[in-house]
Amino acid sequence: MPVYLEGEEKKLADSLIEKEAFNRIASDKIALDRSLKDVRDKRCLDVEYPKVLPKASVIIIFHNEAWSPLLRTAHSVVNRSPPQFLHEVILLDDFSDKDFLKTDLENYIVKTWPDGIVRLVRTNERSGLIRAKIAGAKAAEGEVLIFLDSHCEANAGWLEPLLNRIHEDRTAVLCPEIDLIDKDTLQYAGTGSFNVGGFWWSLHFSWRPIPSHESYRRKSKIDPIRIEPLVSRIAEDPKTVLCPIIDAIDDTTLEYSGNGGYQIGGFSWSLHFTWQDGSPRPPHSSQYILPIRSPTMAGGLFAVDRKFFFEIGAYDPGMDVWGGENLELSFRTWMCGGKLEFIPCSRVGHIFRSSHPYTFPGNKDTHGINSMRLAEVWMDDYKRLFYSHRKDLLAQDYGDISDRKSLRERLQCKSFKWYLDNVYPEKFIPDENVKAWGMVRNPASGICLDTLQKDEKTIFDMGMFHCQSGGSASQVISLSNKNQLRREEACLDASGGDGSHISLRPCTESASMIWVHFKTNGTIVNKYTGKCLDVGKENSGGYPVINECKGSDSQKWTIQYYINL
Ligand code: UD2
Ligand code: MN
Repeated sequence: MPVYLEGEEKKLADSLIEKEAFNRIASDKIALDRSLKDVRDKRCLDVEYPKVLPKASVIIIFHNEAWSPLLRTAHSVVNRSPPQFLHEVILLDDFSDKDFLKTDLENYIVKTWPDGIVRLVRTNERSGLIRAKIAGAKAAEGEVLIFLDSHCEANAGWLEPLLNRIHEDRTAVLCPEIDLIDKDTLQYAGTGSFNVGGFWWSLHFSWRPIPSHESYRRKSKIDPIRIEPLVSRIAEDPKTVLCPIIDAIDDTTLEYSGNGGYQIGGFSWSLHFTWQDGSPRPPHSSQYILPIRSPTMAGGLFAVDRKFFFEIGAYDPGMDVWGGENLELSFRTWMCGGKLEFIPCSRVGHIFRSSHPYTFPGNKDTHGINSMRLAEVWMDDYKRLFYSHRKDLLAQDYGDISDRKSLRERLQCKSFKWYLDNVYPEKFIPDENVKAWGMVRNPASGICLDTLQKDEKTIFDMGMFHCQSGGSASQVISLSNKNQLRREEACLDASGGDGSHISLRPCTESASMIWVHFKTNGTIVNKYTGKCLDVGKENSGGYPVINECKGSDSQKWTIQYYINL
């Protein structure tokens, strides 16, 4: 439940929030072993797992973590993991300097877990989270490694589905569904995202909806058959009475429609039979509980076979402090013979904090430099798309990557193009399979369309700025094969009257997002409104508009590179 503070306590909490990046006072008021609502889909409760599964080492890495979230993470793991499947919990201290994380923590662990199930391992210098995870993996002895951030709560039944899937397939790298723990109230909201991971070409992680090809795959015949044939089911359990799924045969056309309801039977109190939806359903009948393949992972919470983790190269030890290792592991897993899946019945909460409550030694942009290392090793030619966003990095020294390159060689990993084609086919590539791309320029004024650096996760009006001859990522726009003028995720959308702005919003099939570019006269005509893209008045505040097409210079555009137009 949420914690709401008042009076002095609230003042104290507010004064700490900037430093801690979450509400530590609220967290301190909650039991370290609080109970959580079981937020799993009911169908997860019916799944039966084998009695023998590989054992897990759970590795919780931390640097100067606050007391209550750290220990609540450890308690949640010990309390919600069947002891026969938990080899150990390793608290991996990445050289914290807070006093209470020294003898107080040691004493607490010995007193609380005298059986030694929880143990403390410390690095002897500040390693950053990537090298800290490697150190944790090296110290671990269980067959499966499960990494967690130090402000998580494992929920009911979280462990078995992870171990079971790795038992089935040792090359699967698995993420639980991450539930939100509110950073202000500490409420465990249980709103698992049920999204998959993607990335921006700037190499930031993104969440995205499960793509249709994956939804289709999970329903298709190549998945394990979850609805067992009748005979074998009765052989398994002679006391079951089984019904097939009843398909409709149309009474006039005799068409066999095949749209079985996949519903279960109920009854009304008037004692009529009724069809009803879903839960609870018999074991394994649900697509819901099947693993969801994902192109990438957020990074913090995942399970992997220990030997497989080292076989595919653990992590890049040349990466510092924070950032980039999650995409590196994601690309590498897929490209080098593994797979990355989200497991819907495994639920773990995480406090998403507003900033990093720790220092970045050397004050470096570690995400940027770590991303360079991963782009150089894993992305082949596609690294151009990363650098188009990060020209500032080109002069930076990213260190020695020869070990990682020979790892890729040794494992005979597939190309990044293979990854894009097979794992992430819906990823938009701004300069491939498009009609044209680059700066969209109005020659008469020397002005180009420009996002003006707005956050592309929001909806905003398309801007304009003087064309940047050196190239600026905010001026790169593609004319897609579907005739959309677009960025990575967002499309130019026009639906208003003369003189109205053009918004950038998530691409759909809408006609208001379709633009026909006539190279001969330079016009770009919106399909829905029939109007032309226009620079508008010189002083229109830096925003292009749509106007009745009149052949004026303000409606003439060129696109920097024409590929297929
Ligand atoms: C996300 C991941 C995180 C990591 C990161 C990218 C989730 C929920 N979290 O960031 O695990 O993949 O993206 O690098 O997906 N820490 C150290 N040493 C350091 C710095 C941090 O041990 O020098 C610990 C820290 O105490 C925490 C963990 O590393 O337990 C992750 O740090 P974070 O929580 O600040 O990262 P987050 O969740 O923003
Ligand atoms: Mn975290």
